[in-house]
Parts: sequence; C-alpha cells; structure tokens
Amino acid sequence: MEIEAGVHLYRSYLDESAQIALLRDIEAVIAAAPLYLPTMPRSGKPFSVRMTNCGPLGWVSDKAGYRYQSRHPQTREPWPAIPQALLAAWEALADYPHPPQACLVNVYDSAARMGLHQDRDEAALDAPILSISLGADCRFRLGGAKRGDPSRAFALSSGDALTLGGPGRLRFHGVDKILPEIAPRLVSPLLAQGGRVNLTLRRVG
Ligand code: MD3
Ligand code: FE
Repeated sequence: MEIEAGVHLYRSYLDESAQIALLRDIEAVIAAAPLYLPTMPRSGKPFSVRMTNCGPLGWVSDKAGYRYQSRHPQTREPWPAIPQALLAAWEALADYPHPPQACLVNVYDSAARMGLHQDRDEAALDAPILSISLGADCRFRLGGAKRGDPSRAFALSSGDALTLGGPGRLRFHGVDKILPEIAPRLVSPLLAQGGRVNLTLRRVG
C-alpha cells in the first residue's frame, strides 16, 4: 500500500522460507565481502551500523566522504553479485526499466541506530530505492523534504519491503531504534541477540 506519496510499504513481502533463503544469500555475500564499520566524513567517527555491499557498485563512507565504488574498501576485491531473489524483488516492485547497480547491506545490533538523513549520493534520482528488512523490528522514522519537517514513526518488520520513489525519494529518514524483543525465530549469526539486517537496492546513475 502507498503510505505516503511515493512511499509504498509491502508488509510480509517475503514469507518465512524466503527470508531464510535470503539470509543464507546475505551470509554468503558477507563471506566474500566482510562487514566493516564505516566512518563519518571529516570527523572519522564510526557508524553504529556495520555494512557491506553487493552489486557492481557499493556505497562507502570514510573520512574523505560518501561515495560509490566498485571494490570493498578493505579487501579491495570487487563486490559479490546481487542475489537473484533481490533482483526478482526489484523486478516485481521497483517499476524501473533497469536493474539495480548497488545493494547496501546494513547490519544492526540491538544498540545500533541510524540518524535522520537523505539518500542523495546517487545521480539517478529518478530511480526508486527498494528496502527489504530481516530480523528484529525497528522503529523507522520518515520525515519530509526538509530536516525540520514533521515526521512519523512506524515499525519495519522481517520480510517487509519498502519502495521510495518520485516524491518519496528525497525524504529524510532514519532508524530510531532496534526492537530486539520483537524478532522472528530466524537462525543466523547476523541476527544474534536481536539483530536486524536491511538491504537497499539502488540505481547509482
Ligand atoms: C526513505 N537504511 O541505507 S531503509 C540507508 O533500515 C537507510 O537500514 C535504513 O536509510 C535501514 O540509507 C532505512 C528504508 C529507506 C531507505 C531509503 C529511503 C527509506 C527511505 C530513501 C528515501 C526515503
Ligand atoms: Fe537512507
């Protein structure tokens, strides 16, 4: 359903067996492209979210800034391929005539969060972003086009898909907190102690 202009939420888009299969795919991505802790531009302060990527390009952040690049910042290897199930979800939900170029993998422990921000490191602002959540619920916050605009919070749960396109694409958003007590029974080292995984598929331009 379209919860706001350009923001579509598909609750339980992936059923339990699809979530388990996707977790195995992401564990394989991480075996090839290890999770690392990005740091903030200028300050060098670490994020609380661990990250990696799959696809031709990956989003990275370090003291030099935010950017997309074709290799892992530590191993210097190309990113592994985007799993087929994610390409299928993009085909089904993105309403865009080209495949995703990047998939950012965000791994939250129960204390991790993500401050309010806009996603604007992509030249292709006409393309939507597709997000898929696995593991514990989070309290997600969706703001407006300006930082101070009113915002609303809602839960994102394991298996939910969200698309952000058109007027939704540049809205401020963040993850207030992880809700480790609201977690599905999915066995994965990524979800230990109430962890959460979010996958975002993107066109970079
Ligand atoms: C709304 N990730 O990686 S996904 C990010 O749960 C990011 O890990 C969050 O924000 C997470 O940049 C939120 C949902 C999402 C993604 C992109 C958006 C919501 C968005 C872009 C515009 C508006
Ligand atoms: Fe974002």
